[in-house]
Amino acid sequence: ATQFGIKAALAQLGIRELNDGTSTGVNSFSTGEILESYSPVDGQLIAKVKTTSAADYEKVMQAATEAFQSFRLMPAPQRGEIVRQFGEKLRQNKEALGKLVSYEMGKSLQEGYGEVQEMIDICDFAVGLSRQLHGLTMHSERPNHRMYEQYHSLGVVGIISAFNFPVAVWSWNAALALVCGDVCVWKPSEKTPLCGIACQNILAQVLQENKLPEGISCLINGDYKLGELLTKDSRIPLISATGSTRMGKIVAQTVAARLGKSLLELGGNNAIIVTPDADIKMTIIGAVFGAVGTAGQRCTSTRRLIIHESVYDKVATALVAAYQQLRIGNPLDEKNHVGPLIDIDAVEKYNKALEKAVAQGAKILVDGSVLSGSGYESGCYVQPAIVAAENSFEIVQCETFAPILYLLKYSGTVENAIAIQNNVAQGLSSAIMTTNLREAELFLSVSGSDCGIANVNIGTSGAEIGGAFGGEKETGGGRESGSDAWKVYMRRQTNTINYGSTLPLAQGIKFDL
Ligand code: UN1
Repeated sequence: ATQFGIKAALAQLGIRELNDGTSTGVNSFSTGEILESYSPVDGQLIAKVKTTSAADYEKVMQAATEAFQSFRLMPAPQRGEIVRQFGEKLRQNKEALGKLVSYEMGKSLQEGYGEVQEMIDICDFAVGLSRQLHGLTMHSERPNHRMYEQYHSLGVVGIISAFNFPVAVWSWNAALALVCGDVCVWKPSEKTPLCGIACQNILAQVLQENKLPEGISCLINGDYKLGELLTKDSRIPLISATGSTRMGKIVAQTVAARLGKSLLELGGNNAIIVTPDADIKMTIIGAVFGAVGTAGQRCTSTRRLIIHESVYDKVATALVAAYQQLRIGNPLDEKNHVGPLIDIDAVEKYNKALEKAVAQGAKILVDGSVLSGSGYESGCYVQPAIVAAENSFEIVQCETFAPILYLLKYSGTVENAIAIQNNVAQGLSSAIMTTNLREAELFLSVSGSDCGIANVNIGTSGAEIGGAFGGEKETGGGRESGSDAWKVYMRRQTNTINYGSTLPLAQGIKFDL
């Protein structure tokens, strides 16, 4: 780690050996149990973090609710200025934060930087948005009446994020929430607590420089029990949660029980359809990056390739050849393509999935294995696998957060491929590789992909922040990031004003006194 400048990065980001939360104020001390963060890169202990106890949580919530009272009064473009400064600080810290993401989470350094770039991008987006939080005006059916809608700040937003995008997904939520005048309480994954502390330190600095209460952005560290405090807390009108479908179902029910709002971004089972008219070279690049990028641990990772029988052998052969070129190893070393899985648990799930696939009748094209020896001491490095399977196999229906790519064959028309693509419980991302206009448009039509994201001649992963991000069915239905995703962070109010001197009722109702 030293050779890749991790020590310097940690120092720059204010990560100490024993972290008691963050550098300043209410978030500065947590009194709960110690959480140790180990790197999947080399198995080393990076730092220890004190978790947030129930009593600490109460203090955080008090600070947050108090901060909201004043923050919501700040004009939105001024809140945008705070987010602009945050984006500037992220630019200054891009290298250090990207390295920490790579070291604590295990994704390649390029992807670590890419994740920080997503943060910078969403800040830029939110700054512009801070002058565009507008509703519509409508024509009233009554004379001398005006009708319009406006968006007001919502309150405390609870953010639960996953290990695989330990910084970007929080920032999608936080940047929008802040320009909307909300305050945030963030529980990062207990697998990547240091990324949380680093981000909190950066944002807390901006708040301090602007003499704003630090309760505007709060960090809490701990496991699912802490998450439960958030989801049950009726002081929190919106919970935004990213993670497994299993987790999302629990969050959704808990939040719904108190009629709160939830924004869910859960599992995917993303497929690329490869038609006879596909550009094979582009297909291979898109599929390989989609399947092995982030070691298959993106929500948008490509899990299934649905290939027409006429090009199946050609695609399979090219994929197997491409997989032979993959360099697996320390993600901080820029010559490597694939880093480790997040932990030993994930390695076990990967092994089990491959076993199940074989037991269910799949044929291995590129065998998976756990790598050992020099450089692989953490035990988290695995060989990305390619498996010929059927869509109906139970294991193909599940999202395994690992680099396992299932090849599925279809015959006949593209409708058959679309049916296979849609025949899973999840609905996040999807793609078609084709140069045929009819196939492409059908795929994007109402009878096409049922996913929240549908791409043509692009893989399933690597969405830009400008679009709304999220999916249907068991993916949870939430939309984050671009487009009008900001609306969920605000409360809408419809206003009707009568500037006349009589009081006509709507729908022509007569009520004479
Ligand atoms: C996630 O995996 O939770 O589209 C987010 C992508 C990234 C975001 C993924 N921009 O792959």
